[in-house]
Amino acid sequence: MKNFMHILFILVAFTLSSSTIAATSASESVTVIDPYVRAVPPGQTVSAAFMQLENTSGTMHSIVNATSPVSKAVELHTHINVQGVMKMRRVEKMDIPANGKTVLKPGGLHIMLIDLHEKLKLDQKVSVTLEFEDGSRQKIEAPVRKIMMKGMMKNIKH
Ligand SMILES: [Cu+2]
Repeated sequence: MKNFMHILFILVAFTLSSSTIAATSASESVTVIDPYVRAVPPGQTVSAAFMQLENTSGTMHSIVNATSPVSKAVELHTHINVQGVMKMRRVEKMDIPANGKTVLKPGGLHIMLIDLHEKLKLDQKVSVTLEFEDGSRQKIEAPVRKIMMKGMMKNIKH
């Protein structure tokens, strides 16, 4: 009986540890640091969310979609330089390398908020839900901030 209990204990311990490893989702592995949303002038119907994404796991993870209650559509975007003009392009996903970091910032990767339902107020918390490649989700609260672009805005076209 003692031996049986011992084997049972090992089996249970093994099952628990292996299921713990399998249960580490992308959203648990990725930490969102310093998220914010760009303040936009009245009448502008688009904005963007920026943040740093830190992957603490040994596996690459990706954001494949995002949603937010503040806008009709949310798209994953990047900027590319076409003959000196910065243009936005939709991307399928944003990769966060194993044990690495991906930075979403003005002029680079961003989460585009399209057709805003409401006027964004400074310091207002905008909730954005990130969806990862394994279907796991992470909801973040990003405050609205003013961003200085050093004359870049006028060069940005869709
Ligand atoms: Cu964009």
